[in-house]
Amino acid sequence: MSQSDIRSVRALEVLDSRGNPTVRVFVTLQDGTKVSASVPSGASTGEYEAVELRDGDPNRYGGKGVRKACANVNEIIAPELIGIDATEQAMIDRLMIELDGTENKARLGANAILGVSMAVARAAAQSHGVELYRYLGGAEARRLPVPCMNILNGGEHADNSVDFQEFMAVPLGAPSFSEGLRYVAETFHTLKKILESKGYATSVGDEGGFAPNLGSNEEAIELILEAVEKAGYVPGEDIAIAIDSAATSFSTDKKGHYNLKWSGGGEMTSDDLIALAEKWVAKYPIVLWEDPLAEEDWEGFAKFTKALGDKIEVVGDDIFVTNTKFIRRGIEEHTANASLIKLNQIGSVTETVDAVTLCLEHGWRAFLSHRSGETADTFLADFAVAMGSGHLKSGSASRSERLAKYNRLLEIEDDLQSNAKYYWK
Ligand code: 2PG
Ligand code: MG
Repeated sequence: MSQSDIRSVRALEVLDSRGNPTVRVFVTLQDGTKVSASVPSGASTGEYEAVELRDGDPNRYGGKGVRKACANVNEIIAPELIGIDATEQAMIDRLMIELDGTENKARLGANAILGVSMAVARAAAQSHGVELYRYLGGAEARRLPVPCMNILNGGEHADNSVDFQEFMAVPLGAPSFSEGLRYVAETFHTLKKILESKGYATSVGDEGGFAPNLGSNEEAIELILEAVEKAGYVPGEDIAIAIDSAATSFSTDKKGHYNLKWSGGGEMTSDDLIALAEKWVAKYPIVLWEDPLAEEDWEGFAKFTKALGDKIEVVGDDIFVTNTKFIRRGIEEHTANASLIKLNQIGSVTETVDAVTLCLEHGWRAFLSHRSGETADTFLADFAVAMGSGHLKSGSASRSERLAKYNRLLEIEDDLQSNAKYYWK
């Protein structure tokens, strides 16, 4: 028997940042180590994401309860894991995937499996007295991610007139993570003042960015650039722009047709959206564009990448769903040049590591991401440093579930001291 053998695994239904139920898993080891991990939840989800198991009982949380997922942890997964060394991450993840037996974790739930997977990693790290980022990434895990801060929200994350879901400020010219975080947090505060002065609302969306009713999608960029300058930074040099269109949410027919419905911008084809992006990229300091087209629009995506892939990072989120099967196809077909990476899209730590590795091995970038429904869990911060993939998004400079990750990265930077590295590319 080893000190880091698993003694118990237990799940509890808790609430996420939107007040919806999610799974928290507690893992205890033989040496007394006790940790927990909580699973996030998306709103603009890809069709082929691993299944988030919900109870469907209309009498509880409008059907969104996760008691079944918790019971699956307590009754099916836990008995299998007792006595296994928590450092056996890959073996434990594989065991759960086999126990589930489906292609997309539909039986036990990706929320059940991921909760255990994250808690096991955290327990193993703690039991060995190592920081989680170092346990997962090894001694060379020293690169802090550039925090792409989503300061203006639209799409399905807000009730406003902006179709594109996220407008991010990217502090790529900062000398360190902490300075980068300061650059974009100051920009966020300055943006608030600008919005107020123009009579716009300063209430925030799900990820803590402002969600005003703007006259057009383009105005979002103009306002952010104004804020960057007013905060004392040089657009493009200190702070650039990243966009997540989340285009699946305004795709109309799965055949390359779209409707910018919230802004009243009207109907568009993939080609129209590509032309619009080319115009914006020529005009504004945009460095990254996520989901410019919908999950089923592989052809449009490849055209987009052909047009802009040598100028900006083209990220696939809904289209790849952190699944190596889809990322591999994307690499073959030149669909993008980066993949978004979300732990709960695929549902285990090991498979997420595989997805990142596949990207990096093929010269793609891996963009680490939170979900719009989050908890105070900071696993993502450690994971981003462990993967060394250079950038992450964890929402804005408001809402504690977003700041928790950024604050954990400040701790990691402090832990690494002058060994910490920070650069965009
Ligand atoms: C996205 C994410 C996170 P959601 O589309 O990239 O910002 O949103 O969690 O709602 O899928
Ligand atoms: Mg996205």
